[in-house]
Amino acid sequence: LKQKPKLIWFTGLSGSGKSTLANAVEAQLFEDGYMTYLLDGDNIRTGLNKDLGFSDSDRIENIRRIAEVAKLMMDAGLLVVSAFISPFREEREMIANLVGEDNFLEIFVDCPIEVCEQRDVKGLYAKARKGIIKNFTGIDSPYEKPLDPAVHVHSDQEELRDSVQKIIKTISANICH
Ligand code: GGZ
Repeated sequence: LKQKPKLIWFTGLSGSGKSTLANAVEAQLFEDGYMTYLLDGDNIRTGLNKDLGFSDSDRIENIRRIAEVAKLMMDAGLLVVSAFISPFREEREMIANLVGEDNFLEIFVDCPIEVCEQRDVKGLYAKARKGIIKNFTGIDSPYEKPLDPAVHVHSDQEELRDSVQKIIKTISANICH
């Protein structure tokens, strides 16, 4: 196998563009011949973690299970790409420790909450403002920004393909034996 297992961990607010970017990065890596797997809300929160909500403790458990699953996939030799808000710094450090600091690439998808809220693709911010959804990240639940991410993307200022390029470049420098 020419690739080293890695965990490419996207973190950012709801609506910041994590999923879009993670999908594009995974597709590019796959096209480049790497064996990849994408973990996101669509395949985790509807299945393995469907018993979990959005309290602090449920988010922590969400991320813990995802990290363990990612570790198994890395044992199988995959490049794992994940897209979860993962709002707590301590949990993201836990993931790095679990899979090994050198195998963990943190990608911060930075976007001002005003922009996320304006996009409001799923109408969740509006519901959070009305109090229909409680514990919404950035409104009444915290988001702790990464202090030293491997890549810092400003999704409100950069073109998608430029951000993808930047991320792929950093990954490429890290994945081959
Ligand atoms: C944040 C919520 C909430 C609350 C539902 N807070 O934009 P989306 O819809 O598709 O992505 C969000 C997703 C966040 O799930 P994660 O597993 O990534 O979160 S965490 O890492 O914090 O466990 C959003 C939707 O779920 N969603 N309620 N209260 N996002």
